[in-house]
Amino acid sequence: MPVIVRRLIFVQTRAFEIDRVRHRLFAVSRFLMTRVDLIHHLLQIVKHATLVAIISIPGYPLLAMQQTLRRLDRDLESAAQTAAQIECVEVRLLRLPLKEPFETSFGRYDSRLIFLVSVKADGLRGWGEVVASEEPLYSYETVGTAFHVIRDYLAPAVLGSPVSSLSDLAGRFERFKGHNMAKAGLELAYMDLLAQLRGTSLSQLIGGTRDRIPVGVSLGIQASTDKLLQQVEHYLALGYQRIKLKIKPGSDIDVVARVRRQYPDILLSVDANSAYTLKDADRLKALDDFGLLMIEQPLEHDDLIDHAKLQSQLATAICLDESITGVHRTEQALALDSCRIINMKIGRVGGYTPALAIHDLCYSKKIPVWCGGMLESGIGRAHNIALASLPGFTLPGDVSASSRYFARDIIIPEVKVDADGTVEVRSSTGLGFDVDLDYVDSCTETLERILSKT
Ligand code: OSB
Ligand code: MG
Repeated sequence: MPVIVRRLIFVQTRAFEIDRVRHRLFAVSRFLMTRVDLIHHLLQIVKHATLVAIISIPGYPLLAMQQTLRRLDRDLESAAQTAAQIECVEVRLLRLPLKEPFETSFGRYDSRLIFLVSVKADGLRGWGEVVASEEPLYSYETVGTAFHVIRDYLAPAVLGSPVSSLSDLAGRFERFKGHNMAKAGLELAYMDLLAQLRGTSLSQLIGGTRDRIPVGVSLGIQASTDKLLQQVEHYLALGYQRIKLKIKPGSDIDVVARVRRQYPDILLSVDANSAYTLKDADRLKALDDFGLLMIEQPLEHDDLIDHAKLQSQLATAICLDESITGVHRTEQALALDSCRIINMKIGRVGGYTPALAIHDLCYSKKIPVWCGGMLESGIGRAHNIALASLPGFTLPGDVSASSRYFARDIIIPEVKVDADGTVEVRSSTGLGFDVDLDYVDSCTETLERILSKT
């Protein structure tokens, strides 16, 4: 083999190894960062080991011993400080008008009832968002069910005693079945708080590796294909890297054909939101002609088996959205070959804990992941941006600019998409954005504070 080729292979292998080592290190550091309780235990062990060592060294200077112990105590104290005694969980609802209605196969959003959760501890406040809709059309959860579950079960579970880590929080929620969006809303708020307590950005806290993320746009079903083509043109001109079209039976093949004819080279995908059944396999197979990046959730919202049957007949990759409700479901979907791409929504899977596990699983299996959207306000969007900074998010996400949805967002600055179709990952503490509390207050329709009973 020529020397140059050998060198090339060597360099590529090394690059690959370095990449894997880097990922391992990120995984370990993320584990430690989210396991503050573990750091605490480790420091305790170090303290005792040091004591034993010092005592067993004859003639060890007393002053040095005192200094060592004091330093260890300081470290222990600072580790303990990130245990958060949550004093109050606040839930609030506010309605933000959408700039234009958003239509999917299951229904239409004219405005968005935004559900914010915040937690307060040590004079700090962390923010999260529950992405459930008003009606159970995308999934069974609604604003109403999430309100009930947070108020009556999840908030009391975090208010009782200091939360020492993300895994501590996840453990407290584990016995409650389902209600992922409710769990995620509160967990997101805790993670913003934890990042602030630790003085890091959310992206840093979870081991994010990107400082910009590639983004696309999801376009609702339009009154006419001409109108849709205008929108495609508009968003491509703004730099968006991928166009996703919402489809349903009767508004699919012809629409996709026209968009593809007009734009032969763009990254194009479709999302059916469960509008088809296996009986429509031929119709869906016809979409193979258009070089789509993926077909998102064509079949039942909770199905894996029919999707596997369909995937075996399709050249185009299936991407699952609704069906991916947790780590176990993801393992099953991949084992069955129900999909080849994963849409990650932190609300749908139940928070950072499962989202990180799903990410790691897909990254190790080289399954592309991208960040989905639920027409979030800036707070949910800020969490999505942090999540999408992980290395396995290799496809453009549905993380569009604030101005794509709302005349005015509730965070400062608003989310902007650069001309290259990327969004900046914020490096300042916590969310990386300020919450425009005056504006939030002025829009709030319902507010409830849940306090500790003790
Ligand atoms: O299926 O991805 C979906 C919005 C609401 C509910 C479900 C979906 C969507 C979107 C919009 O596609 C994504 C976004 O821009 O937030
Ligand atoms: Mg979808």
